[in-house]
Amino acid sequence: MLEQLKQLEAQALEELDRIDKPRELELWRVRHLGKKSSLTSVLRSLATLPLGERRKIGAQANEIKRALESSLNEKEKSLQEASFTSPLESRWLDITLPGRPLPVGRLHPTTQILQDICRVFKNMGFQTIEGPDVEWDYYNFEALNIPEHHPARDMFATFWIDVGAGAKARLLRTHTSPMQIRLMERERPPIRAIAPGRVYRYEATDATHESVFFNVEGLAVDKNISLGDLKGTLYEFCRCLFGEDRQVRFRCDYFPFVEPGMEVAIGCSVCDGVGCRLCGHSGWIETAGAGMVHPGVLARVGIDPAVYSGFAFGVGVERIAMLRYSVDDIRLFYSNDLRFLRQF
Ligand code: FA5
Repeated sequence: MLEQLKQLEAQALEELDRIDKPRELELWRVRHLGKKSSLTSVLRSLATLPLGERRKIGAQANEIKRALESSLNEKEKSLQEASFTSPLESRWLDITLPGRPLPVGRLHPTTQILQDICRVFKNMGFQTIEGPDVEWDYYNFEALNIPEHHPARDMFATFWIDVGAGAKARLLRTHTSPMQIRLMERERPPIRAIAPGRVYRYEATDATHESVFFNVEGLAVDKNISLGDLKGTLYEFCRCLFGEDRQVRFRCDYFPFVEPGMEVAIGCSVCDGVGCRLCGHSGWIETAGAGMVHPGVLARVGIDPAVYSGFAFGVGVERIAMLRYSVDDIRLFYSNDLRFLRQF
C-alpha cells in the first residue's frame, strides 16, 4: 500500500507540473484531493488495517496529502504571478503616452437657450413653473376663450388623444398658454411666472416650423398692470439676450385669450435685417405672441377684472436659438447631426 501511495503522489505531482491555466487547478484538486480521490479512499480504508500498519500507512498518507496541498498552493501562486507579468512582458507598453481623452457630453442648444431665457426672467422676478404635456381640451382651448367650433382652433393644428369628448378630451398641448389657467386657478395676484415646456402641432415642417418645439409662457397679474409693462418686460428680455442693438417690433395680432393681442418680432440676425431665406426676406423673425390677459379669462378663474389686469406672452425658444446662433433652419436642432450639435 505504501508503494501505491508513492505512485499516487508521483502521478499527481506530474500532472500538476503540466498545468498552465488557473482554471485547471480546481479539476486537479478534485481528482487528487477530493472526496472521491484514490488518496481519500486509502485514508478511509485505514480502519480495516491492523493497528501497526494503520499507523504507518496513515502517517504516510497524511504526509502525502499535506505535500499535495502545499504543491497546489504554490502552483496557484505561480500561475497568478505569471498572469500579471506575462502580458507586460509580451506587449510593449509606453507609459509616457498621454491617455485617451473621454468624450464629454454637452447641453443641447435648445436647453442652453432655455436656461438663458429662464435666468433672464428670474432676474426680473418671475418664478418658473412646469405643467403637463398631455393636456385637457378645457385648459388648452376652452378656458382660453376658444370653445369647440371656434375658428381660432384652426390656429393650432392639434394632436388629439381622445376626440369628441368636449372639454374632457385630451390632447398634446399646442402651446404653453394652458399654464396661465392652471396657475391662476391655484394662486391669487400678484402673480409673476414663466412656464417653459414642449408643445406639439400637427403641421408640416419648414425652415422656421417644427411639429415639436419649445415655448416659454409668461404671465403677470396684479393691480394696474399695463401694456407698457408688457412691452418693457419683452424689451428687457431682448436686451439681455441680444444686447442693445437688436431691433424689436410689436404688431397687432389676434389671440382669443388676450385683448389687445400682439406679435413680437426680432430683427433677423442672419441677414441683419436686410432680408434672407430665414426671415422670408422681411428682415424680421416672429418670436412671440403676447397681449393683455382677456377679462373673460380672468373672470373664469375667479380674478376680478375690474380690480386686476395682467399681461401674457408665449416665446418660441428655437426661434430665439436661431437668432442667437444665426442658424437658418430650425430642423437642424432635432436632426441629431453631431457635426451641428458639437458646435454649441
Ligand atoms: C401661441 O402659441 C400663443 N399661445 C402665444 C401667446 C401667449 C399669445 C400668451 C398671447 C398670450 P403662436 O402660435 O404664435 O402663439 O406661437 C408662439 C411662438 O412660438 C411663435 O411666435 C413662434 O416664435 C413659435 N412658433 C410657433 N409655431 C412654431 C413652429 N411650428 N415651430 C417653431 N416655433 C414655432
